[in-house]
Amino acid sequence: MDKEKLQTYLSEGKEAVDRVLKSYIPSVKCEPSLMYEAIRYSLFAGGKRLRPILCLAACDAVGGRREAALPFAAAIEMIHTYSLVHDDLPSMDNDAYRRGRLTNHKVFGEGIAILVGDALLTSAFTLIVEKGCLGSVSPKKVLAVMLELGSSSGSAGLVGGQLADLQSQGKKEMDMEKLLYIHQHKTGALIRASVRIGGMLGGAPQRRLAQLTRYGEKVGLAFQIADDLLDLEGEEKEMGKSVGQDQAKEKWTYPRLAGREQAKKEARRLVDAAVEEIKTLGPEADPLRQLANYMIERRK
Ligand code: GRG
Repeated sequence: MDKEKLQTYLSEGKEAVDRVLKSYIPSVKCEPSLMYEAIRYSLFAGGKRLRPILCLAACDAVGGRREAALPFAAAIEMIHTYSLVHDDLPSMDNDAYRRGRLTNHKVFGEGIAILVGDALLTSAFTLIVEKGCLGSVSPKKVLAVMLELGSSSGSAGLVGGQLADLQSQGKKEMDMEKLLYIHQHKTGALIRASVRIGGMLGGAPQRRLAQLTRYGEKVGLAFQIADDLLDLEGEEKEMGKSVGQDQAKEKWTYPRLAGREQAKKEARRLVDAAVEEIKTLGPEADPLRQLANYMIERRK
């Protein structure tokens, strides 16, 4: 798969996920209208949809039916968007720009932004219950996926990582073990879960799922290191958010702890190791291989 084909794969995946999201989130003509306006503002603001695309690619890689995985992929994106809306709040990261526009609380106010996050998180699970069983997915598998998604998003995953990140702010010291804990939970957990969920829905046997899990862990970490590097070297216009924020807020990042060059080397090493984990999969796993590279080569 060359770069052009990957771009097509990414845009087709994004379109498919957006179709599900657009049909599931009520229009602004429905009540409470302000709620749907605020949800749609952040959900359809131009996110890359990397997590749902990873989910679909993992399903493709093990020969599953991507149609069946689509509602789950969309649910993952809803959880990701909720986490961004909450992360931008003044009590968290206090950011003014996200996805190329003002953050949710800047437009709608803090209270509504909190509710947008709450609604996206809860609706992710109602979407799975309402749409997940429509295809060939058994109720037992739907429950297993809900457990995976809930545990990776909660205090043992995303939320726990965010807590550790909040606690680390302003601290004079940091070690690699603590930093990796933050990255593996705040960013890595949902990425790992996205890949695993795609594999589970695609019917991957345990051995395959273990390979996909290790792929997801490595790619998740590489993604975060690349994100830290983009904050140092990226273009504000392309990224749709303010850059240089980590330094301004004295955040602990991989490049700050290990140096920029070492961070680049580590991101590359992780991507190569992730691809190695899935080497026994056939050409159906090519998008997954290309996506691993895209994680660190992207410019936004
Ligand atoms: C508030 C519970 C809670 C968690 C927040 C997601 C998160 C945890 C923090 C976001 C801070 C941040 C910039 C983390 C780096 C990794 C990351 C999640 C980047 C944004 O993801 P992309 O690049 O964004 O996939 P798009 O907009 O393309 O979806």
